[in-house]
Amino acid sequence: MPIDATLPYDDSNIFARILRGELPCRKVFEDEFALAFHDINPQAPVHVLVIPKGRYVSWADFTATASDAEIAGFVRAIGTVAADLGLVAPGYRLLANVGQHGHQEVPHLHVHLFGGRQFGAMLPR
Ligand code: DGP
Repeated sequence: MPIDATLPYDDSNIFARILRGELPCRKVFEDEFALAFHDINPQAPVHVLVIPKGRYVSWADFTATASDAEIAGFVRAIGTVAADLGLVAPGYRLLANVGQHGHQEVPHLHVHLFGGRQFGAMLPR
């Protein structure tokens, strides 16, 4: 079920639990600002989730309240992970689902990084 991305941050969400080390993940990158790990239900040969370490539900929340360092750190992490996974030359796709229309299921801001195949046109019509 998609979530309401205007709700306050819920510390029991699955990514919060991964960040606290309460649940395992297949980590690909971590620094002060971000964590990246393989999606549990991959939809491409490479399907990695990149999340900021802070308590943010949506892009509106993140961009309104995160520090410049957090925003830079998160965006930089996405680029670093794509490069580390060898995806810059072949290309890749980034996707962020937000709220009901975006079909966001986990209420902690995240970006999907897909790679390893041709993704074709942007959205189904
Ligand atoms: P969405 O909120 O719709 O953008 O997608 C959430 C993604 O999170 C979905 O592709 C599956 C993934 N996911 C959900 N639970 C877990 C988990 O416990 N571990 C990992 N690695 N991924 C998860």
